[in-house]
Amino acid sequence: MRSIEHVYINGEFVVPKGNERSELINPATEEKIGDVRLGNAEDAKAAVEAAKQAFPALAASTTQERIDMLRSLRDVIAARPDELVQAMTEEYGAPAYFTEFSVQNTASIFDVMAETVAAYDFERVVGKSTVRMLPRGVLAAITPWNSNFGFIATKLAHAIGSGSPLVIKPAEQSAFQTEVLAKRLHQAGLPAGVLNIVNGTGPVVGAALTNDPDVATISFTGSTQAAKIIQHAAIDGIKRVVLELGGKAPTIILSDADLEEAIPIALMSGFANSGQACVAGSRILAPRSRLVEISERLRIEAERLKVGDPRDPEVRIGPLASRAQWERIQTYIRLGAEQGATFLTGGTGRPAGFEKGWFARPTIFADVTNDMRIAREEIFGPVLCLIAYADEDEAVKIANDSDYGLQAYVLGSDLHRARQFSERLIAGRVVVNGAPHDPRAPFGGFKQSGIGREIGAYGLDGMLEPRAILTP
Ligand code: TXE
Repeated sequence: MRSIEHVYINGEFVVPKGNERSELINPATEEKIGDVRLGNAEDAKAAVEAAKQAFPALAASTTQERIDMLRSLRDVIAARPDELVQAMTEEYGAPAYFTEFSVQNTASIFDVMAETVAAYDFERVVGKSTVRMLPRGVLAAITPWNSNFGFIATKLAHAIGSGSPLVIKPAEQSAFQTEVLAKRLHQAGLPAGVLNIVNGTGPVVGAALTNDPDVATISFTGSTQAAKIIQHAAIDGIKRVVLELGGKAPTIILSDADLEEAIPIALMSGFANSGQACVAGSRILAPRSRLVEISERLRIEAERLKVGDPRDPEVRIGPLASRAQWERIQTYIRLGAEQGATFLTGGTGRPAGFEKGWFARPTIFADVTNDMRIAREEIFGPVLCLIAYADEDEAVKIANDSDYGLQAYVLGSDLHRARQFSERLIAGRVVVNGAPHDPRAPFGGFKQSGIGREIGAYGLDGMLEPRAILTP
């Protein structure tokens, strides 16, 4: 049992004014493993005030000083990855293969931002004017429980790169990871007030931040529902928002795909982090001419994926993060069957042999049409929909017929054809043939998947405001 008692404000770990507590449960065992003392609106205000005081000096920092800060943040993250991996596994059951990748990626986020800052044109000449890209002011960031520390690191990298002090409200379910990360980041020796972290709930600390007149920019990752509330607050305060929201990514298997290669990629895209990922490829689009073969291979390969203890490196699917997530997934599985989809594999309940833990059966629905709720709504669990298409035009139509537009996957043997097909998709990122994660590519979505982009120069643009000086 571990109790998290502090928030991080103005370079110090302090006891928050709020005194409500929230429980932390290990989803693989359903045992209580700790709790966290939550901050309140006063704590949010104190953090914004600290950030506001830190703003002038940070805004005046040189490119080299920002690069140095980013490099020291990278070093403290890369130093001992095991602690972060353990916290993430314990508190939300992410499989070890996924957490290890997340920690490596987290360290590289700071390197990539350092490179970006080095190459970024903070000062430009336009006509006879000099344009300087200036930080907008205090940045408030709100992050969700899935890949929590990766999101915190991404927001922090943008803050330092742009010269904007940061107040973070992480998901209250991720307090262990947040604490491990905060202690590490503290060791990097950033000036006081540049980074502040306040645990708390969305309606209390989150709302206090989004409504604070001293917050200039809000960077949010989470559900589309919460984003709508946040955007309303931003309208009143004329704040800029960067929103990274849900997805319903299509994985399009082209008719020339080599199924030996394509099927494992399709499954890992769909079941990444046990399906609890905004980029999960949750709709698999298959050519009708090869539907039988694809269905059979999907079933066989899916049934081979190891479900179980997230600490086991062989495990590909761990428990869902919480009882609420597990129940939500069960509701969608029942709904799919009620609406006429059939089970290629999986179903409701726990997998055979599991009596405890929020484990769901990896499920693939066949006979899905794109108008069913399971094909339209973000399920956020190991539940995939197989949808047949007649030709490429129909595949494009189905892929783009979604309220979301975050990520898409294309699988085909002819790379030129796969790239041409990709040009027709409405998605912030299209991943062809399982291309590895590129930490430099912009990330964000079309439609209800969000507003703006993160990562690299596109991410930095969203944190900056141009000032033009016109001379005669
Ligand atoms: O998300 P929320 P939840 C989706 C996914 C999941 C569902 C619910 O489908 O099943 O959302 O998850 C804070 N003002 N995604 O409830 O509520 C909240 O405290 C300010 C997809 O966890 O969006 C947390 O820190 N902040 C998504 C953060 O918002 C508020 C990742 C995210 O919580 C707030 C997460 C408010 N009024 C969930 N209300 C993805 N696409 O990656 C909540 N928050």
